[in-house]
Amino acid sequence: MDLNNENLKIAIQKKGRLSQPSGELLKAVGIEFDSSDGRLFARCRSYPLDILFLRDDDIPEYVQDGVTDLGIVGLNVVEEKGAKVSKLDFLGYGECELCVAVPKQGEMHSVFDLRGKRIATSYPRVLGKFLADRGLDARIIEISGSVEIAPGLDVADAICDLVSTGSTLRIHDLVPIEVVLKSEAVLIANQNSIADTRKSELIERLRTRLLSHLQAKRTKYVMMNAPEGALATIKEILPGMKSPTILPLAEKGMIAVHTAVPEEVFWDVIERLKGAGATDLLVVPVEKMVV
Ligand code: PRT
Ligand code: ZN
Repeated sequence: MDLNNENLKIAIQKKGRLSQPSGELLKAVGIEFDSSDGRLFARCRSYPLDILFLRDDDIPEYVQDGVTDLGIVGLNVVEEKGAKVSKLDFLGYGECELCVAVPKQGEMHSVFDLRGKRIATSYPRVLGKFLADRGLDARIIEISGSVEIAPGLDVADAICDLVSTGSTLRIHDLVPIEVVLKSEAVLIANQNSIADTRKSELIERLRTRLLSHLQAKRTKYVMMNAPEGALATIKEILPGMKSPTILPLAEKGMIAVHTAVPEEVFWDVIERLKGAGATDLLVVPVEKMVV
């Protein structure tokens, strides 16, 4: 492996749920690299960046120890490893919840029923802290995979595992009773790297690109026509990004209003705009948003 000390280094998952979206995210912000199968390392052509492809479990420690300056990994892994790294940005994919789940037909219904029980998990550190914070005394059984089969085998009374769609729990007749940690992919950084002037400048440039892309994905650009008299109400409805662009229309007394609307309030805003008299609403995706 031919690492260049002048280049920034980032670790992403080699093979797994986060590898494709992490590679795609970097490519979407103009980072060009060869990601053919089986590679451990790639040098980027369009940014002073080297990419290391690793097992996700190793990423927090590699970043903590400065083997790489940056890493992209699930928050669940960062917290479980207890690595001393800076969590810079949540990246909006790989969402899941670390949940305590119990047999559907059992007598446990809340975390307080876990006292004295056995809980199987691959997250002993995060679960241990969760139980300690609530003064709950339970036995943690550490299992590295297929945690969901532990209650059926009478190895444990409950489990604590990652859930995304919930189908694994359902198949095993388990129900979630508590969320221990909400997780998604996070950009982490080595603490010395962000204190280093040259590296931090490269990190900040990369973050600006990533955040512009992520914000754009969460935003729609909305154009509408409306009677001039409705403008005050329309302005009140629009979530305050910046003031909207107002253009006069050929038809007297009518205006066009253009604005960006965040995805999470999109439908609510559209319905209220229609109610306020807006017509001919046109919605287009936003490619990048540099603020
Ligand atoms: O080989 P390597 O160690 O790199 O990969 P890995 O096998 O440890 O991790 P991988 O690729 O499975 O997951 C990488 C990251 O994706 C995790 O650390 C999480 O941050 C995130 N993620 C998001 C998930 C899930 N969703 C998820 N559902 N990781 C695992 N699961 C598993 C869960 O453990 C359970 O077995 O999927 C099952 C439940 O899924 P549902 O959809 O049935 O609820
Ligand atoms: Zn792993």
